[in-house]
Amino acid sequence: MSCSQWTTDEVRSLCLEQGFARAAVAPADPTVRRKELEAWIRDGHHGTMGWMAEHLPVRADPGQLVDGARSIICVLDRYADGTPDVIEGGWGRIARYARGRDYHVVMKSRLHAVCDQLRERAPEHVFRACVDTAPLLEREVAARAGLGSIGKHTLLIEPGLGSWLLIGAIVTTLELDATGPVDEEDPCGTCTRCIDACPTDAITPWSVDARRCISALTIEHREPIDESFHAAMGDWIFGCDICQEACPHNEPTARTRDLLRHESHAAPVAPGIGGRSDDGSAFRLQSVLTWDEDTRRAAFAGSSMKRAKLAMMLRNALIAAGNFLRDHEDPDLLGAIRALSGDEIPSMVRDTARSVLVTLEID
Ligand code: B12
Ligand code: SF4
Ligand code: SF4
Repeated sequence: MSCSQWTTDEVRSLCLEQGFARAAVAPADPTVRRKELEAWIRDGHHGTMGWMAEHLPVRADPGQLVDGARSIICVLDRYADGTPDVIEGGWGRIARYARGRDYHVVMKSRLHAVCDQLRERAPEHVFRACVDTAPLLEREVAARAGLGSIGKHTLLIEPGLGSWLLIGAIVTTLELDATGPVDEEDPCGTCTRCIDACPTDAITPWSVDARRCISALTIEHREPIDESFHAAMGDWIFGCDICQEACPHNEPTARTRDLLRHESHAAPVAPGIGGRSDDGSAFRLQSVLTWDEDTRRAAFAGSSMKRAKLAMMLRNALIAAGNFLRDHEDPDLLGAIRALSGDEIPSMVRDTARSVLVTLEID
């Protein structure tokens, strides 16, 4: 079929009508960084995310994800404006991307709406919507489409928008004119702010060691967190934004505050439930430490936070509570930690509680 069924401009318009901040098209070519991808896995930098080591040839080549793929339509949602958080002591912080409605669901349903429209004029073509979970190097594809460039912290930075962006893609057999740059821009120059700010030294330029990254430790890692990371985790109980907060491309200005943020990211999910703050940025640690499965479900309904199981949230909140109690007195919070250290408590939670108590008594 001819490539004129849809033009790139028409496809971009369809995406923008769905409220995406940016849309562009990349060719569905194999990665130019296969060696780096393979080395990251070989060196174990994916940590306990075993799924990252699976389907490596597919991740390296979108043509294996969708047979006969020619183009990748790439979109961005802007989820935050980087306004500094004001988190009270005794509260556990949530990364900004996870404060609104589950982006996997919200972005995918809007991408599916685009796919449906595209199929009307190109019914013989394949359109596969991907948000995060498909084996696709989304940041590289977005950069190749011209939507920005990758910083030393490995995230996509759009000049003017910064990196508070989520990426979605439609891999398709439709041939569209690519919009991307000839040469990759370096957004960093001599800057090393994200590397210096990372509290666990997880970043080397253009690579993140997930075994050390607070985001992976709190959201992906289903085992006890090594004590050597506890202090560095500070008040983060789900994800981490420190490398992005440090980045000069994300400095909030009057202009960036007014830029498009999709409504699904603007309002917090379930404020007040399970001890959540009204602005959705944090949970009261005392509350989290008394959660049961029903409370977790209610607090995470419609949110991407449901990836963290109850035991993981208790573990994360225990570590944050221990960090708070290093410098503050709070007998109720200490009591909540003690209550989770009994023999009857499941091992990951109990062992974390005991290790936090030992640290507090030693300090
Ligand atoms: C696994 C994963 C993680 C892991 C590993 C992170 C990582 N850096 O790979 C963990 C759990 C740690 C994580 C954390 C976060 N993640 Co994440 N994650 C992913 C996922 C599912 C796969 C990423 C991947 O393929 N990693 C593999 C490694 C090898 O990738 P890489 O290191 O970038 O490898 C490339 C570089 O090495 C590069 N390279 C090597 N040398 C050089 C040199 C130069 C000059 C350049 C430019 C590149 C380069 O080539 C390699 C191949 O492309 C993607 C979704 C997706 N399907 O793409 C989301 C994704 C990357 N995550 C996202 C987000 C939002 C986050 C967090 C901000 C969440 C949070 N606040 O807690 C943090 C940020 C931490 C960080 N600094 O990376 C967004 C990023 C959006 C953006 N603006 O870029 C994505 C794209 C999800 C989405 N759909 O929007 N994530
Ligand atoms: S998300 Fe946090 S821990 Fe992970 S690389 Fe960035 S600053 Fe480091
Ligand atoms: S903080 Fe500096 S080095 Fe890190 S991504 Fe931003 S510009 Fe690049």
